[in-house]
Amino acid sequence: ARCLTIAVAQTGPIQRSASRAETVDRLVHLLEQAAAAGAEIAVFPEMALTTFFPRWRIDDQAQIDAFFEQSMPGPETQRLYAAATRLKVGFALGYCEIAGEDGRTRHFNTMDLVGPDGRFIGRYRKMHVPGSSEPEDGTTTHLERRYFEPGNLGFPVFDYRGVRVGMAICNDRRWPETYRMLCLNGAEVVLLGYNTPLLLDEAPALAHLRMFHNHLPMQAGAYQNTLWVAAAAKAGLEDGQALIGGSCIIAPTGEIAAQAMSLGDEIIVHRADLDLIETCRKVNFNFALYRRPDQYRRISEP
Ligand code: CDT
Repeated sequence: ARCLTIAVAQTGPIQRSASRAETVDRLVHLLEQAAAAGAEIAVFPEMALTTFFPRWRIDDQAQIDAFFEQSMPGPETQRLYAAATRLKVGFALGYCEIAGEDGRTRHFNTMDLVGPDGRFIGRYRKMHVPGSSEPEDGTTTHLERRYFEPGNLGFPVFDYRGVRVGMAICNDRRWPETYRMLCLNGAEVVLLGYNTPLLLDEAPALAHLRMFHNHLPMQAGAYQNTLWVAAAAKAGLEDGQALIGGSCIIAPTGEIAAQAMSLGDEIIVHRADLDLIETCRKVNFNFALYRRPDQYRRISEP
């Protein structure tokens, strides 16, 4: 069978007080564990180098920009790329990107795919940026729209050792369009990272469904698009805010093949059978034969 052994590298909290050097040490250690477990690729969380700072309103641009990477790799992240080369294990890494584009400075919530030779393969910028740009009364602050522009790179799919790999970031996983676009672009594997607060002030009665609503769309997305989905949480109590764990690897059947058990730094690994994609397409999802794109036009209208 055609296979890709995937590691999900969940991290525990990354406190604001942690230095980049400490954090990169943790990521290198996780990549070493992934390699020791036979993984060929690893996925790290969204914003894997910093605390999830959109929980705060920050006005000082220098303080904000301290959470962002000016270049990738940079002086502090270079060691992770060197580890990939040494271990021959590539990775997808979520981080905050500053880009000079269109003659101005732009901020994106980004994930880069890096090869087993430590070289950049491709980039994804989060499309579905949730929350608001100003605090809303009475709800848990989630100010991602204050700090990030929505992505502008589409839903690209890249070749990783002959496997077609796409990426998605946190809130993207709740939207069916994310998986369908990646599927139509030829993805076989979707690597995803997230930071999801446990408490839900907007609708406290739904709070007990937090983990269900984490897995439900990813399992449906995997099944309905015949994809492998590998999702890494940043989990645990981060700067006073509880983030859910539940990192997982999901098969094209919709089954959870592996799931993290802790809220800390943890590796889960699964040898993903890529031939299962074809089996699932035979059972129901022959997209070329059965899809009715001419009937779906409303989906791409505002
Ligand atoms: N990071 C991220 O996108 N988190 C969101 C929280 C939404 S609360 C407005 C999520 O979908 O998990």
